[in-house]
Amino acid sequence: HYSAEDGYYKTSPYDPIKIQNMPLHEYVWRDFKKWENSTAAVCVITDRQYTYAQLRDACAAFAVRLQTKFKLFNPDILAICLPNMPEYPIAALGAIEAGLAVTTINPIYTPDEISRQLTFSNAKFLVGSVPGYATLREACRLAGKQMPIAVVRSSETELLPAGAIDFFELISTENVRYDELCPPKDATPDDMVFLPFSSGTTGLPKGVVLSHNNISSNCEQLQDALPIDSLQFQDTLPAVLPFFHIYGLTVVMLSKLGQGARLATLPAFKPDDFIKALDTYKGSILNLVPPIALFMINHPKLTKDVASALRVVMSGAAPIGQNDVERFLHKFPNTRFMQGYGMTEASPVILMTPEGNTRYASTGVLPGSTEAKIVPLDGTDAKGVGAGVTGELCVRGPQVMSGYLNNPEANELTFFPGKWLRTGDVAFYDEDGFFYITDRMKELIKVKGFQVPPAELEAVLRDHPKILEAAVFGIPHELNGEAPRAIVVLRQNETATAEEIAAYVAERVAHYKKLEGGIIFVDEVPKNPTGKILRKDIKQKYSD
Ligand code: AYL
Repeated sequence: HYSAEDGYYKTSPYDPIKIQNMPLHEYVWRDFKKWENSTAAVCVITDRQYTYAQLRDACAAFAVRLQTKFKLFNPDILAICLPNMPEYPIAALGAIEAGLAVTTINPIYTPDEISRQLTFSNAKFLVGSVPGYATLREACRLAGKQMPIAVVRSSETELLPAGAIDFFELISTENVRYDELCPPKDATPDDMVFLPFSSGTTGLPKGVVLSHNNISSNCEQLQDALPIDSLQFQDTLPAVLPFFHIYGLTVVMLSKLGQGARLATLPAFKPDDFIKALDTYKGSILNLVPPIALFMINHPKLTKDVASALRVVMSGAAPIGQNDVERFLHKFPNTRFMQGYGMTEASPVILMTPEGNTRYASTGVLPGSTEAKIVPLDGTDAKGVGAGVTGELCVRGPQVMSGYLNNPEANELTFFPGKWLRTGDVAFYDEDGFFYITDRMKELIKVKGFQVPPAELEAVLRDHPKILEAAVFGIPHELNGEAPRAIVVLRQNETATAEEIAAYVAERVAHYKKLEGGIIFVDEVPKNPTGKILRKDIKQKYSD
């Protein structure tokens, strides 16, 4: 396609999707009757589980109590800071049923990291775990906020910490008056339903406003693009990708609960538990990130027999080498391998490999109702170039966010006129409409598929009393994709060791953000005349 204002742009090979225009929980439960008595979610560690009927009733009970006991209503925000467990979808979909929006927090964050998200999102209620309770209390203290904290006990015998609210009491179906639930006033399906955080193309993490229609559109797009037999309602999905991240949230939890799958939840990636999910729980479809694919290829205990139920595998969130896909299929010949590409700002799916794909270097084609253009990297023109030419990938479609919360400057930078979202990724498409991601122009570092925003680590480093300035960038890492490395300028007359700086950072950030790529002491951080860090130059000069 070509238009005067957009230049060349690419449309989807699929039929347009239907915009659902309903609250997200209603969308997820749309076919609920078909599988109400089968298992919706089971914990691989404790085996505690919920059928679809139990899960849905628990959601409704939670929704009623959020309104009646805690006076929470649309547009209040509830924060979930939980590892993957069967109660995660209850907290999320229950809050949504009450008319609230949900911000999802990484459960391995430090109190500092959590407090920032609580402040930015202005959350009014927290759901956490028993082991995480002290961290949440500390985070609330740092944020100067008081709010109810409900904790999920992983068993009836796990004790409730003093001051915490028992999540099980809030989801109990005893003595619930379902007729007390008030439908949210003045709400529309274009209102915010989730507020995950992403740094986007530059700077610190920002709240990504995703609506009911954004998320349900992406679920529809995914469903249409999946091969017909790729999901049956008896299918079990080992849910190891964390639900706080948009990949786990939309692609694994919401989309698959809408299709009747059984989620076998894992609170963390541990080899033996992961193997148990495939073997004992007969995992048949699996969403993973490249390091997990590498683990499956290389781990001696993870044999073809262990994964005998596995039919469909989908990788995303970071690049995977064609070689690795071939090695994976060699070891697990009865599986199909698909790849997805996207970003938090797009709910997340932007590209998916189609049925029968063998172009393993490609991240696929555009899902229904999605358009893309490739614009020149020099920033001179936002008009799209044709097939085979490399540039910045820009997309638009019903899954794309309305913008970052309370951040007009970032929104200005992130969108081209005509609602085109700039991905900050470098790509081209071939004559058949297959896209290839070739590089990342934005400063974001990805470790195991997780975001590591350099600006966040630079702020931590700048707080160190001996450090004058610092810059952070990613270097290639064999297993994790990338590792963060810092160049550091010390204040005059100060001395420090790399170990001491690395330990300082490690104490303040989640472990995957650690400066695993090392620290280099330098005399100055290269900057342009306006004071902007010259990241490309730094990366070139200090990557070896
Ligand atoms: P965020 N290949 C290369 N880079 C990728 C890929 C991929 N397949 N997927 C994501 N990225 C990078 O917000 C890219 O730089 O979302 C992109 O801008 O944490 C950035 O990661 C976005 O990071 C799926 C499964 C999409 C997962 C996702 C990605 C969610 C990650 C579709 O089917």
